[in-house]
Amino acid sequence: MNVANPVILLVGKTGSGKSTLGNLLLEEPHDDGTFYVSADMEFVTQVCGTATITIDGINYNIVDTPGIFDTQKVTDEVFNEIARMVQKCAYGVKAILFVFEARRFTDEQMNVLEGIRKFLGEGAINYIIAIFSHTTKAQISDRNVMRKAWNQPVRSFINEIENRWGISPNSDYFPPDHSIHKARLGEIRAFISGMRGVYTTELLEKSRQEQEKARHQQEEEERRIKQVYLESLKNETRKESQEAFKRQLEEPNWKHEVKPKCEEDLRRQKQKEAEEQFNKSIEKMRQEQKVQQEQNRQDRENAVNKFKQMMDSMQQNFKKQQE
Ligand SMILES: Nc1nc2c(ncn2[C@@H]2O[C@H](COP(=O)(O)OP(=O)(O)OP(=O)(O)O)[C@@H](O)[C@H]2O)c(=O)[nH]1
Ligand SMILES: [Mg+2]
Repeated sequence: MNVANPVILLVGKTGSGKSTLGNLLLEEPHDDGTFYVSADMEFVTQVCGTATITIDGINYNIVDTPGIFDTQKVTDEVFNEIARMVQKCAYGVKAILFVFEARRFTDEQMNVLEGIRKFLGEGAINYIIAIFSHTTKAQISDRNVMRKAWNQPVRSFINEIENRWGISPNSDYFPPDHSIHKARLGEIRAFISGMRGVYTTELLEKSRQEQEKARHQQEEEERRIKQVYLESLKNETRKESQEAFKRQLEEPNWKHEVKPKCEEDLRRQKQKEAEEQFNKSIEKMRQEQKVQQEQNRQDRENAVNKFKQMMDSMQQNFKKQQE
């Protein structure tokens, strides 16, 4: 790899067809060229492949990047790898071929785009050429058929990159010597050659510095939050130990003054309750006695009355007999 050559980057989701397109541009068999093509996701490598390609008499380093997954960790690793590769080539990036499956424009693809923007900087968008892969035969034959298949997000994305788009030809539909195959690759090459200037490593460096700054700020913020948390934890612990200490200080007071007083109060309370109970039962007995006495008095009175009545009636009978 000659570091004086500008770079053509192949980026996109895993399995989108970056290596296949790279091989086709190198005019090598699509599945048996410089760049490794595999249908098996398990053998995906995490390093960039490079080759020299000549377009319109100018040499470029074409860099095949590992697939960009949707998980943050892998994405960062991949982007770091891309950055290392790009930085080696002092001249800068001529074009970024963003390969994506024509069938759908998914959130993952949006993430790849977002990643390119974030990592290579907002300016990188000016160097993107969208390449549709996994297309139908009709779409390869006619760009208009391809264009009609776009949904709204694709349309606005293509608009954003100022209509730089191409189609990766499929050798199964049109072999490399077919005019349609050549036409599709020719368009991609023309877009690359026609690109104004290069995306320089200074721009990349600036973007990297911005990234670094943002990361630094985030770390700083996290550190500050941690500090506040630790401080509050310390305060909490201090407060707790102060309270425990205070309790300890009060302990003798509790043993020698409060506890005996409480016990005495309790004893008095119990005694009072017992007395009250006793008084209540005495009162009850008195009441019962009174009721009983009253009853006896009435019984007695009744008996006397009855006796009187009896005597009266005996006297009257006696009187009647004498008369
Ligand atoms: N039908 C069709 N298949 C394709 C096309 N491009 C690639 N493939 C197939 O898709 C599979 C993956 O292609 P690759 O070129 O290895 O994809 P890649 O983007 O380099 O994948 P990673 O390196 O794993 O990120 C292979 O089986 C290819 O033959 C295309 O345009 N049409
Ligand atoms: Mg590949």
